Amino acid sequence: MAIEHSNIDYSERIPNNVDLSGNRRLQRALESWQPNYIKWWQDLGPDRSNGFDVYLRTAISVERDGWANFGFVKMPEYRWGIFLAKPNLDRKISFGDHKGEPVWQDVPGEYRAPLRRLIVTQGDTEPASVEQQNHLGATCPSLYDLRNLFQINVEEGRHLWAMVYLLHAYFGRDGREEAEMLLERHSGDADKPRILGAFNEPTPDWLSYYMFTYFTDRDGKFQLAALAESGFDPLARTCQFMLTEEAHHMFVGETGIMRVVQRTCEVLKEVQSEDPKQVREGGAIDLGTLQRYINLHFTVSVDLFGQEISTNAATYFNTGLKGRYLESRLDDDHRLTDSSWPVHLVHDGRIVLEDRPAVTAVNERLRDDYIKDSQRGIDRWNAVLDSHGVDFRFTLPHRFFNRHIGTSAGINVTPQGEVISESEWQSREGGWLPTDEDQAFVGSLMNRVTEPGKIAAWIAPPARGIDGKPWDYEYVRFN
Ligand code: BYC
Repeated sequence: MAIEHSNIDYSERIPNNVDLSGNRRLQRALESWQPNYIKWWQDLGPDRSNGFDVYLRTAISVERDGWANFGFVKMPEYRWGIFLAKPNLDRKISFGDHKGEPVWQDVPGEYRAPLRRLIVTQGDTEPASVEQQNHLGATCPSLYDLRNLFQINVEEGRHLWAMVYLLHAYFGRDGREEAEMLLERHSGDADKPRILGAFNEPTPDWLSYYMFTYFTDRDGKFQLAALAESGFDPLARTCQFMLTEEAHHMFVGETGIMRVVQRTCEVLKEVQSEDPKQVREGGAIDLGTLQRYINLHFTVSVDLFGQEISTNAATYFNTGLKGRYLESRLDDDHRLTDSSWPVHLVHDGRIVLEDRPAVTAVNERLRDDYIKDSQRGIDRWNAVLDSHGVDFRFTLPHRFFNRHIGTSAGINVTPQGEVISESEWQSREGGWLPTDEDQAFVGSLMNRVTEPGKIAAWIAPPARGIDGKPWDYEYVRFN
């Protein structure tokens, strides 16, 4: 297999640090996938962005600072390529039945199918998110936000490239077929939907977009971190590098919502009322609507962790394909032979917390890590409310609220974790999840603002700009 270097060769048609030119067959296969990718980007990537000059960061090496190289890039001439973190030749598998053995540089034959499935599932989410967001440029609240949208889109495109590289390089013909299908399934498509639920939901407005990048990209953080522990070293190294980019995506979500909350607080003061009607008339998004959006996006993302008790997940763990969050830092046997983990389950219509064999509960454990991490943003948004003397507080709903995957999928649970009847759910749902009216209102605020230094009325400007530039810098030039 190819030898990896840390520097990226940009003289190649496909920039890479995997010595692609040393493997002509692979290079040709990827070069024949490339035009299909570009066609997909033209058809389903950011609408009408062709020819824009966008101030983007492009990775030039996988060294510490090499990925944060900024400059204007004409869309869609971003150089998508293949970058893996540097190999650690002594790395050993850190968990499961193969713990202590050297990591695999090739796919072990017996694990081919589950490994391919994990890579395909991961890969499928990346173009899905670009499709979900492709219309948002038409209603950007500022040039700064438009630039961030494009930055995230090109990086999700690169993450697709990362998974396609693995499929082409290590899975032969099946891998090439899977790579084609990654461009054929589409978000929300009735016949060929994306694999996971959240990636078929629409992202109709910028509030949904910030929620998505806060909550759903955070699933990406935890899933990628679990895959970065993989015994299949090329997957681990690909995911390590992807994680460096994921941080910015979550930053866009967290600060985006913070700026919305900031603006709402200012309007609360202006209108001297917390009455949603008056806040809306003042041009801001009322706090109840924000909470309902939090509820929706959190629950859709919590579903992405799969079943509470999962034999798939146990197999991934035992076989060394997918570890736990920060596996090597955990203080246990890393085999989970005798340990248990407390799991929320539904028994006879009641929610219970029961100890279960830890190896079957690794999905749930990752979800626990995710929920803890999600709380941090809630605390920061609440700090904004606090600093304005507003009493309202945002909360994360109960993990079983509005779930469609897992043991609570068939029951109705309030945000506080109380099991209720279907009829009660029907009558109270509108207080917990965005209503048509909420969405119509948020939609009505979405207007395109592209003058440097100007910003939509429903959101505050960011505290700082990108790469040391002021926030009102001309991040996108339309030409
Ligand atoms: N929707 O045993 P279980 C990101 C299926 S986000 C639909 O729990 P497993 C990003 C499941 O497939 C990170 N179906 O399954 C973010 C299984 O089907 P079968 C994406 C679902 O495999 C923003 C059955 O239910 N990466 O990167 O342990 C922008 C039994 O479930 C769902 C990954 O997800 C669902 N939500 O767990 C851009 C990592 N959940 O076998 C990018 C790779 C479960 O009955 N994926 N099912 O046919 C995995 O690790 C696992 O596939 C999952 C599911 C954790 C997703």
